[in-house]
Amino acid sequence: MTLLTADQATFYQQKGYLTPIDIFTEDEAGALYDTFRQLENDHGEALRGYGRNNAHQVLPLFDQIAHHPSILDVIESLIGPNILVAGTTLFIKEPEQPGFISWHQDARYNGLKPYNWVTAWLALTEVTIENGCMYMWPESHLAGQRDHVDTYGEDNLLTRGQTVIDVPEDKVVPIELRPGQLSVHHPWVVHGSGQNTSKKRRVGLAIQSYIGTEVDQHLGKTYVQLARGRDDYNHHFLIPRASGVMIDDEVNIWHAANRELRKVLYHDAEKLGKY
Ligand SMILES: O=C(O)CCC(=O)C(=O)O
Repeated sequence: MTLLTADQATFYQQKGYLTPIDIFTEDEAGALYDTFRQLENDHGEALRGYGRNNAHQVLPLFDQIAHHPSILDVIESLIGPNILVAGTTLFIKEPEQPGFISWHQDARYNGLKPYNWVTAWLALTEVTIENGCMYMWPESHLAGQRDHVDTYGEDNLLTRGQTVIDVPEDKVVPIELRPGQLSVHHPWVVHGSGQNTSKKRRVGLAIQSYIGTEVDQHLGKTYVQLARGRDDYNHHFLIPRASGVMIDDEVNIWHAANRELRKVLYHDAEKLGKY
């Protein structure tokens, strides 16, 4: 077990995030990225739009990341031993493209309560300021939910372009990662990311989120997998792990899961976005 140290866990509780955490070596991360490129080549179309969500349900590559024991050790240090994978999102920024992610809190629209959950973000490529790394506003989680304005901006990679205004940009911290490194962040921490102004692609898998088994979904239905421990609550729709690449039955479940996810994320929204 490589649980977090007490200092690391305290940093997370106080600041609302923790980074960088070594999970894969650069060679291992390179191999993961090569597999990803192959999958993109074969199934790229399916991973676009809202297909960027929950690819771990149909692709063993992402299943193995989401259920990786070293990541789960980190998560166990933060939310305890009974852990569900409640979703993943592939965040890709192509070179010199305008896509960005506005300042937001993950807990604002995802319906998961209580807040014993955490988002983990694994870098599959190098992630730098130039290619659009995330930024965290330290301690912003301590004030709980903030107002968001739904902008539906064309280049905004969030569902509604939801945006927290008045973020003190002199206080935010860049989360640069080497391939194979992880960062984790709190449901209420305000974060976002800028455009990729570089010539290098930026690819990351966000596991959003790992939830304690007691956490319920208040806006709809969530499809989960048991990652560690036991689930005495059965709040969610339990699904099997991916047994192969794009297996028909699993693809059907994936589509159903993503339809339900959209209902949650766009609950009470004035219109639907791309994701
Ligand atoms: O990939 C990004 O830049 C942002 C991802 C994000 O907002 C998240 O993982 O919660």
